Amino acid sequence: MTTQIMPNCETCPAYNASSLKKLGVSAEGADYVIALAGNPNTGKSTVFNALTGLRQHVGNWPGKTVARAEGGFTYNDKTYKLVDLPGTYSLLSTSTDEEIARNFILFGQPSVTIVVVDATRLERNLNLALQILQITDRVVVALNLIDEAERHGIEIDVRHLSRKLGVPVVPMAARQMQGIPELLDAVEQVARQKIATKPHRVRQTDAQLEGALNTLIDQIEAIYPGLPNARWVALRLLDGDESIEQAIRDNRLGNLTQPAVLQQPTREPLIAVEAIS
Ligand SMILES: Nc1nc2c(ncn2[C@@H]2O[C@H](COP(=O)(O)OP(=O)(O)O)[C@@H](O)[C@H]2O)c(=O)[nH]1
Ligand SMILES: [Mg+2]
Repeated sequence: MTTQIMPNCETCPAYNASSLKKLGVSAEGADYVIALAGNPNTGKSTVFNALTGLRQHVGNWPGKTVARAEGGFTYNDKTYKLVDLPGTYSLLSTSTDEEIARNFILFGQPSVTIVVVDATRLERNLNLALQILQITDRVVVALNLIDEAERHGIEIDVRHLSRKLGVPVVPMAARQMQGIPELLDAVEQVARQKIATKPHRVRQTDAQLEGALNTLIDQIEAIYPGLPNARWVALRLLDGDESIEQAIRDNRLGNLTQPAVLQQPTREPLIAVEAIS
């Protein structure tokens, strides 16, 4: 299958306009927290505005001079809070933006992370998507700028990509509001755990490294039973990641073993982020 653009959603029979209500700034006590991640210029803000409306809360991340936008919407009677993460190419914590994005996905435990990727620069964009898939299995990939890709004669086998990544991939042209209903549907399914994702995890080929990893994973899991991403944490420790080391010392990884944010009031998901900065 190649890329498919849905007709403009307002006229599409599948589009149930009444089920999306943009809430602007008022999404306190939301049922689900959704993080919006992606490289710069992939259309993150466009997706954000399409889902939440133009009114949004714009402030800074605690202790940082990096802008943070938050907004909300309801969809099929559930309330969603959407948090726009800084645009980054990576999550390996080499810059403040990357640290903020990574810590939010790791400690904020969003119900779903939408990764917006640029269909015209898929290979470069998949770097971030694959990194996020190492941390969380609750991901929806928004394959944006599909109109630009088509204009350049780029065809993407969306179903194959989705199978390979192990998470839903939604082709869209956010500026034209195309694909928004399908994105909402995929986000809802992952948030409510109606579909089981199976994220692509990078395997190590080096037996010695694999052995060291397994030893560490056992130790991490003994301290944090049920930690969803012990393998990723172990890899970061082997890489000498100081902020993860510190998080373990301060017992902050424990946040991850609690039930997901969706069962708790979500008023201040940033507290954990603040604590690590
Ligand atoms: N052609 C096209 N342009 C888009 C689409 N989505 C966003 N844009 C444009 O891409 C530019 C960057 O979008 P923006 O939402 O600011 O990206 P961000 O940096 O990821 O937040 C803007 O000029 C948007 O109007 C799309 O689906 N198709
Ligand atoms: Mg933006």
